[in-house]
Amino acid sequence: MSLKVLVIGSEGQIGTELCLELEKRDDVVLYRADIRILTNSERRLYRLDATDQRGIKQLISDLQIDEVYLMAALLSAKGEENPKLAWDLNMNSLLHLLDLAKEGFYKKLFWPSSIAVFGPDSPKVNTPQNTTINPSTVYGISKRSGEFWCDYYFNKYGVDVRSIRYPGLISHATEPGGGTTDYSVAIVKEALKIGNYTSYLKGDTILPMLFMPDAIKATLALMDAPKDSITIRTSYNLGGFETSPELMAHSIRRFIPSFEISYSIDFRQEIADSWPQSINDENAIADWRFEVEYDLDQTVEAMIEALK
Ligand code: AKB
Repeated sequence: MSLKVLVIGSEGQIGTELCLELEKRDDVVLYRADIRILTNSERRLYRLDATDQRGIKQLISDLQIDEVYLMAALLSAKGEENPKLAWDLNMNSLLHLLDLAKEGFYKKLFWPSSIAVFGPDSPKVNTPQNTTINPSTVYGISKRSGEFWCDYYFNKYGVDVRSIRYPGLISHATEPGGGTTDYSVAIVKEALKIGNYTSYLKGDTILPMLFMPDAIKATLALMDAPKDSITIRTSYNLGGFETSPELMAHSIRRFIPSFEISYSIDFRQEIADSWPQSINDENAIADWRFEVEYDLDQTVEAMIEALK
């Protein structure tokens, strides 16, 4: 029997590559929804605003959807520029989808959280799943609140909602959408295009990152895992590798020896300084066998290969 899967935010940085993987599955009928596309029901494409509650309910019920991936979000940097919109988009879309699952409109939900839930009081290195968590950005506040709502709907109503705290994600298919970690994509693109990059984060700012194929593999492993192996219903910590603008520049120079990096620090430095440098993801490893394939050098090599 085939599984009807709806990806909301299908044209975004994660949505694009998630759809490519879901499309490969014989048992999946994939429906894409995004504010950036036009409806073409023959191609199973739907124009949808993630804050349009009536539109979402209609689509899920008309298409008889089984699983939803809610990937639409306003990220950390854009969120600081527009806090109310970040809260509205990130929170209300989740609450609405949790309600629809509770009411039986579909069966399973994936919702992305982020390392942005951690704040300046959290341990910086090997940050544990459960620790002091006081986020300092509106994006982090919305993700932490959302995690509690997921846990609440699971415990109270049995809603099968699953979530990952993504680190910075590096990818080439689609631009990232206004995050603090976006430099890690831009630095490779600019290196190839003009041979230099001006970083808005200091050279030694270490953050956890993951190459997109690993992030998608993790997402699908979590969604495929048997229900009783999921021990965390807030959101799973996920690491990857640690990097910084300097370390990325070093890795890029293996291919472009003349690459130069300069610095013009902006408000994103304060956000980055409040986040962990590395993540303890032992629960993801134990519960659904998360495994990282790409380290920094392999990621940079794959990015350069794909972009050139
Ligand atoms: C951001 O930088 O805002 C995102 C994230 C870490 O969730 N990439």
